[in-house]
Amino acid sequence: MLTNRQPRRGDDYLNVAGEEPALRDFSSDMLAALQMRPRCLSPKYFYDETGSALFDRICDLPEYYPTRTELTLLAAHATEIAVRMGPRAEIVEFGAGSLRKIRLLLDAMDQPSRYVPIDISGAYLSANAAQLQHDYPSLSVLPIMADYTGAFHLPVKEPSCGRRIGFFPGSTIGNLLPADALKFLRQAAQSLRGGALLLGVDLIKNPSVLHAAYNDSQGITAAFNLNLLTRANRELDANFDVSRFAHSAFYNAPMQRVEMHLISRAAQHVRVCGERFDFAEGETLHTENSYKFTVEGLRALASQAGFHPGQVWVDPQKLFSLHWLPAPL
Ligand code: AVJ
Repeated sequence: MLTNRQPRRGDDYLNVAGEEPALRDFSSDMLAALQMRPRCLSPKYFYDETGSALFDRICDLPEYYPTRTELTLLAAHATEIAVRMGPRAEIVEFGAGSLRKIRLLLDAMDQPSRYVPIDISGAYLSANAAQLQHDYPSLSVLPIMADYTGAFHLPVKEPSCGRRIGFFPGSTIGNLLPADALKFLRQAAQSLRGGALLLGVDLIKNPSVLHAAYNDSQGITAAFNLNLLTRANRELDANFDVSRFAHSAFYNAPMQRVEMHLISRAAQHVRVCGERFDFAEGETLHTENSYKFTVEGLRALASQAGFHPGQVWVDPQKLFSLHWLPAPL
């Protein structure tokens, strides 16, 4: 839960929970995941330092089209987007990651006033935010370490700022179950009243293209998925034998989502936080959903959440979409 406490300048980041929220919840969520059937864990735990670095490598893979396509869309339409934002706009980015995409917008904007990146990976966030502050000295950069999928309140708006614009790129919204995506959008429509959300959304397409994007030939996505177990070994005093689990990713067409799982290659047991858990051969831990959308489906969801859907930008191959979603006052 974010508060309205303002950090002092020079603070690394606004640490609301007092410790990494991912760390505080990882043990209880992992234990709960191992007890449920089928076993299922939130994908937010992928993003420790190694996971965030692996994700950056995924973004550069030839098979992983979303990042490249979204960057092309942002570059091609930055001027139109900046006009819609208006002067002195403030940007709040959800799940900010490497902060590569925001630079394209900042460079096109008319005197951007403040940039508030929110990310669960605190160390990664503060390093990237410091670099951005250095490159944009007149911009006020206010990084917040938090899990924005929970309830959130944004920092108090500065009177000198223009519109407040949310930026949620990368189709990260696809990680949420439909009910949670609606909840997130409802909350965003409230906190961005009078402004807008710029939302990047991956589109339903040929399943072989989707399959390749999550089964890259260099095995980076597999390493990203399996890193969850390495992280658990380090942080939760677990003893997963990573070589006895296999990466699995496939498009579940009726559910309109790519699913990632870790499949137990053999019957085995593991110890996590002092408790023992059995895996049958072929049993899986479901680690991620990545929902895909149609343009119309996304607009309907946004309307239901209280936005007034505006312009949509799609690349010629119809791989990815960028949505301008004004939030009425
Ligand atoms: C960051 C959630 C958009 O679902 O495509 C990439 C994460 N997982 N490869 C996605 C991811 C496997 C990515 N998102």
